[in-house]
Amino acid sequence: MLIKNNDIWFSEYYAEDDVKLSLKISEILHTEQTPFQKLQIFRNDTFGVFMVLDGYTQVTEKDEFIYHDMICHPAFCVNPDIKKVLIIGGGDGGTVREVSRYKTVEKIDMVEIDEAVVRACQKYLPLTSSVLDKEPRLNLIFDDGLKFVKEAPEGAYDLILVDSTDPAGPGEGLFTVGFYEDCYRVLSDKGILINQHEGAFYDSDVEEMKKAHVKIKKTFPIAKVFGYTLPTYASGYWYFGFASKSLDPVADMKPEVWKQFGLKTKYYNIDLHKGAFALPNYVQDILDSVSI
Ligand code: AG3
Repeated sequence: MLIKNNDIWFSEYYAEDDVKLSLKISEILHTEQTPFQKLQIFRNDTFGVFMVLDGYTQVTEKDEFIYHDMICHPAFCVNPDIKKVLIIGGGDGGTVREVSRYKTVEKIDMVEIDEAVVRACQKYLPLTSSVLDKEPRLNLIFDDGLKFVKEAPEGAYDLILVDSTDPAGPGEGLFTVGFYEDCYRVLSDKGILINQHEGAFYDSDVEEMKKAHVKIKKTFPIAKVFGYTLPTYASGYWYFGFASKSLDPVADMKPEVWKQFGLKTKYYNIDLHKGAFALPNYVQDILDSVSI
């Protein structure tokens, strides 16, 4: 439906619902209540096509490169030998797109709980999803990621990327100790877990960040957090967690090896990788405040 004359806006509410970010909708492309969540796809003239789940913006054509660069490339710079990758969630395909740029990766299993998200993105967001139809190393599974990891064999993956929604809704179980313990078990010795780690500015996001951090710290000897700017996420600054059994995300970087991949990235680079792990004091204080 093309919108003329009347202004229609999508707003994501923050804090006590007294702050919001609004994008003017130029076209409503898709709205659906799936068995798991409310799925909406709109167009905004500045941000392009964007997907919203349960009221929270997940991807926009304009800024998705930031998120997908940062969920993927730091891990490959720390362990360039990653061969087997598990992606949990990530229905828009952007994470698969970045992982599949590494020709050395042998297998990508992607476990998405909500097939409707994939199908809608295939129709309206080819920028992220077109890889899903053409990547021969991809095994696309529609299932509960929590259950999948529980049943996966020990040491089966070198990298797990948790490309999830926020902890309320279908993503909830992906923020539990049991899930992280299963991730630890299915990761190889040099295995890395990257997870969607929420924001640190608004109180409700801080609570979720703390809850995730304490559980990951309990499970992995190395548990760090790194930031990235994302204009359409609350406060514009958002985080991923980096957890591993043995590798430090900065001390164990292999920039010269990573450069050999010859990948052109729009956001990620080596200096930015180091800088992303340098956290503002208020964020470091939040992380330090959780005790295990
Ligand atoms: N998944 C991360 C969603 C976090 C958004 N949270 C929010 N806006 N409060 C994005 C999926 C990209 N592949």
